[in-house]
Amino acid sequence: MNGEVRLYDKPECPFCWRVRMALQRCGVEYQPYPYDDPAHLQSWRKFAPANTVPVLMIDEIVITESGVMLEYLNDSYGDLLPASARERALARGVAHYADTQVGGAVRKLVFERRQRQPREWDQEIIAEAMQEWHLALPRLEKALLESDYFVAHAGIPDYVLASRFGLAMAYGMPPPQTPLLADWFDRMAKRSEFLDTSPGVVSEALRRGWQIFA
Ligand SMILES: N[C@@H](CCC(=O)N[C@@H](CS)C(=O)NCC(=O)O)C(=O)O
Repeated sequence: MNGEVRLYDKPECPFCWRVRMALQRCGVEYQPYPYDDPAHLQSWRKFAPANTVPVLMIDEIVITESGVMLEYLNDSYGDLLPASARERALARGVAHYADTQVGGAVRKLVFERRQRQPREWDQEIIAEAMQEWHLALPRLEKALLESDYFVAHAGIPDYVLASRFGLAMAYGMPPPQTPLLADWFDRMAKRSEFLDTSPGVVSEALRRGWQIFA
């Protein structure tokens, strides 16, 4: 690896968090650059075409999409995706579904609860988010029938979904009614790459047994 690895980062961004988990898993040492730190704002703007985080500078390239970062880490260090084309397609499908279907529901809840005071929360939006969450999970449950993780020893779909689940639990989404997924999240939430890279809101919720909004 050449030079400093730099991650323009925002702790609570699920796209950044999954990349932090994968970097740690791959043993890549990196320098976090909080994107809104006045010292970094200008250089971040220069590298981020759509003004988004994460931005990863590694091996003298700049990557501005989290999905591409995860693929790069897999291509460079291995182990984040299965070996066969068939299994890789299935794993990527899980990651995509986790981000769109589950992620959409979580985003709705997080935005409502993070941006407003509790007395101003729109309960209809919250109920809708919770319903979408429960509808999205059974399809993922089936993928766990034969293994503990979506990719052996955890990989790209596990990090994508864990970043959504962690925030979901921290913002008071009801626990999954799908037992294999519930066990999967218990396992993920004990892994060092999850614990060491969690945003503050997730670490705090985990410390309180996810009882923040109960
Ligand atoms: N497709 C992008 C999405 C990144 C994204 O939407 N990041 C959000 C934060 S979660 C962002 O930077 N929004 C602009 C902002 O927060 O100022 C990726 O996967 O890297």
